[in-house]
Amino acid sequence: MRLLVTGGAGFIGANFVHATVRDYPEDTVTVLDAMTYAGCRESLAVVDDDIRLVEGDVNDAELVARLVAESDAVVHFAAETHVDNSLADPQSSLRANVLGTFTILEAVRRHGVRLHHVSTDEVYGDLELDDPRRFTESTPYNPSSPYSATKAGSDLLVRAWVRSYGVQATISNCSNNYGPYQHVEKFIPRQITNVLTGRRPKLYGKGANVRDWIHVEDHNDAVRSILAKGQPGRTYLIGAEGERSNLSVLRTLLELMGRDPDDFDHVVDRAGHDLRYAIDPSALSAELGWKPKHIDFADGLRATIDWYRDNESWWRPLKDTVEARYEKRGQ
Ligand code: NAD
Ligand code: TDX
Repeated sequence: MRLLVTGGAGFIGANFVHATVRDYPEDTVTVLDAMTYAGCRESLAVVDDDIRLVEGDVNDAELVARLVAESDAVVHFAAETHVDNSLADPQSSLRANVLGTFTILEAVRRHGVRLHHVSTDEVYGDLELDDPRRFTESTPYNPSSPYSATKAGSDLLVRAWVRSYGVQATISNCSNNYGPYQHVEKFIPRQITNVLTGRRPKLYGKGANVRDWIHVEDHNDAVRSILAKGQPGRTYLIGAEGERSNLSVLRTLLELMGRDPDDFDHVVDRAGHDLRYAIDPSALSAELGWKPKHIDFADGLRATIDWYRDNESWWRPLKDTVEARYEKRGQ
């Protein structure tokens, strides 16, 4: 397959490109990435000779049309992805996530190219801690933040383009990813690199909020299964039964790093902070036979900590700027 991977210089996209080069050497990969603050050429250094990297915006309709016309399938990761940034600057999320997806949809419509749209469980809003239900394909959308509202908007555009124009597209909504190459603004890498730079980890509010963690390789395996075997028009939920409170993740991380598990600061909570996300992944397993491989969270976290320890040159240049921004917000 000739794959066009948007946002391939970001966290999940770069891991997807690594796995494609390793496991599907017959594929060709073109990455289209605007190289925002979240995009990083270094994340693709190990596959530099195996792929084509085009620096450009998914809103550049002419460029997108040209690249789509040369492809068999588009895997659309590109987005503004940080909830805290979307609260401070919602317009950037709207532009990248809604208008960017519109531009991709128009190009795949014109050229009859298969699309997989990568989305998030945050479109479903949040659950109470004791709610026995989890998110499924039929849970109504109820996004809380500018980020999740713009991702929800992008999903609805994809559904409309499938129905109205017969675009061959699938959607996946995945839970919180962790693993190598994640930006240090996000929860797990932020706390690991706080410890590694002699800062105290920062927990929003009481830390009772629950996220459903999945290793990035498992997410990308699922995306690959959907690309190969998914039914156009369908939405698939991806999760690995990994619900944990932020407090428990932080305490585990501190223990794995040889620190006192209470050695962190409680900081100002996020506005509108979603309480709990939980994915029911049974439809994906039953229909496509996908199963996560990284089922021991402590093992995955240990390997992630090791990766950040061994790759300081990748994250060190970003760290002070990110922490200065958080400090201004009291976080
Ligand atoms: P990321 O922020 O690490 O990477 C996003 C990438 O998109 C960056 O390389 C950035 O430069 C690029 N980009 C942003 N705007 C662009 C534009 N206008 N044109 C071209 N490129 C642009 O994000 P991530 O965590 O890798 O997330 C990738 C996708 O997965 C997103 O669509 C996100 O909503 C979704 N997702 C993420 C998670 C998670 O836990 N990180 C979970 C579920 C779904
Ligand atoms: O320093 C922190 N302290 C803290 O307690 C940070 C950065 C976060 N948190 C909390 C907020 C959340 O409850 O940790 C949790 C995880 O925070 P983020 O890493 O910002 O992730 P989240 O808001 O859950 O969204 C992530 O998962 C779904 C991704 O950023 C999204 O792109 C994805 O769609």
